[in-house]
Amino acid sequence: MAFHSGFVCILGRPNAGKSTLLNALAGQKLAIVSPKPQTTRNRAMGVVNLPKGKGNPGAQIVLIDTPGVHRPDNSLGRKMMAEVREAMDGSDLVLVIVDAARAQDADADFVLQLVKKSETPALLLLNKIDLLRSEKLKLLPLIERFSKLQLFREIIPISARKREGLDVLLKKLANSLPAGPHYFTEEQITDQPVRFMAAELIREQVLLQTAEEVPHQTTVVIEQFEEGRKLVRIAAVIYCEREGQKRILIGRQGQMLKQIGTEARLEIERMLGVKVFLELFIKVRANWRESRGFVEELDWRKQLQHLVAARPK
Ligand SMILES: Nc1nc2c(ncn2[C@@H]2O[C@H](COP(=O)(O)OP(=O)(O)O)[C@@H](O)[C@H]2O)c(=O)[nH]1
Ligand SMILES: [Mg+2]
Repeated sequence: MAFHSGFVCILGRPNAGKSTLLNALAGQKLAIVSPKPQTTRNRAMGVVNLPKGKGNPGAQIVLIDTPGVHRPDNSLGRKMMAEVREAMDGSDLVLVIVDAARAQDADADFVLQLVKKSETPALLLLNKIDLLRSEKLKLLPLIERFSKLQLFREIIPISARKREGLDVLLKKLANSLPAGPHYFTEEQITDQPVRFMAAELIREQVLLQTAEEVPHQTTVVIEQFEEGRKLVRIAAVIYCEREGQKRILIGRQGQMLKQIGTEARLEIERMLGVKVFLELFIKVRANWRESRGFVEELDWRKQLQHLVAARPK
């Protein structure tokens, strides 16, 4: 039997648990997670290597986390949906994930339309079954309803947060992928540069610690990232849209900014395994989400191009 490999795109509504699943399968925090919808803005990759075993040739599963599928109403939203389509186009398999605890509403419809239009085979994950604990029976009608659509090769109940059903899932993924090469070395677990992941970890703290429109109208750009052997120096700008948001982000006597900085620094230190010196600045940029140019510049792929171009030859 041959080694199996391929690209698997994780697709679903905001908050279904896509990033939680990516992290759980990759065994590391590659994507930030928060209870707020539209946490993920760019697609990101996580590589899972399944070792060779008895009667099992091993597999490499390249997972692609995507922003939640939604109807965009600004440049940021349109960019996020373009990220979703690009991830789907290049995939061997689509993994649709729905929140089983709230799948009653027509929530998944928009996602189902995308799957219907695509030629790529799809599996369905009913996530958050830990929330259905006392009402297991509720799963059966859900499974029935989704199987009637005849869109999915398999329907698998899981809990991404409690890591339930993930072994079954990995096995099915390996079997569903074609015979193929190692696309990545065993050490490479993501395509995201640490510089960008650091920005995400700062944004995660903004998401977790602020409320209402502030998290959605905020973005983070790394201005300086200097890797020393014992210390990494990072300077980052948190952009928001209004003066009032800036005041919230700074907080009384700078308390909020201090807390965001401390928590983010600890997370970045955990990721890098070295001490970090983190400096945060806050800038107001009115309507940045409406600016196509600015939104494009936020994409780490774009930032990487500039960094490479600016490198002394
Ligand atoms: N109870 C429960 N919560 C989950 C599960 N998976 C994800 N969540 C939570 O759902 C929220 C959204 O998760 P996230 O991964 O950011 O969703 P995404 O927008 O689809 O990427 C977070 O608060 C997660 O902790 C699960 O299996 N069970
Ligand atoms: Mg996400």
